[in-house]
Amino acid sequence: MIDLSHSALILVDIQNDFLPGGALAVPDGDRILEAVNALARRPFRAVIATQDWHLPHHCSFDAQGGPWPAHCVAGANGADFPKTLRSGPITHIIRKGVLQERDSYSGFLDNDRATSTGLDGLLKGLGINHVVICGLALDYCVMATALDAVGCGYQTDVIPEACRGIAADPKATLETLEKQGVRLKSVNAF
Ligand code: VGL
Ligand code: ZN
Repeated sequence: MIDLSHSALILVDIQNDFLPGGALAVPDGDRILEAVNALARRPFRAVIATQDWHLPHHCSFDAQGGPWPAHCVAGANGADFPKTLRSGPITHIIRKGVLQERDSYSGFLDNDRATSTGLDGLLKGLGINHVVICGLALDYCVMATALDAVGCGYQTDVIPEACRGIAADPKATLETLEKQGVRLKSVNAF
């Protein structure tokens, strides 16, 4: 049995707006929930959920000249976790993209690479040296979070079966992750 006492599970942006029917739906995003819920029952030291959490006129929204339709507005149903997510094991929530003029794909740093969400400090404070990452969207926020986790010095695993991307084919993203030192693991590894 692998020791998870210095390991954190990071659930990236598993929110209603990224699921089928949501404002920025990731195709088949709901199909990850069984694998995610199985991971969440494992004895991780911490289970951290990130939430994309934007002001109503956030710079990333198309009405403001950004690339995305309005999504994950702070406090709205679209920003909530789905009822199908096992939320009991979540020990910490990190909200990102909270500043009007900055977007944040990564759970660690805003896209300007200067503004921290506090996640690295939280993990270091908990004595975490290994992170296991899953969620939505594989090719945006999961990838950015995993690359920053490597950059912050964590042994970093991504669980492809517990991720879905906006692009239909995950191959290019998974290759990039592996090249940067991320290990691809199955749920059964835990
Ligand atoms: C995301 C686009 C905009 C994500 C968040 O969670 O992957 N993508 N905001
Ligand atoms: Zn967003």
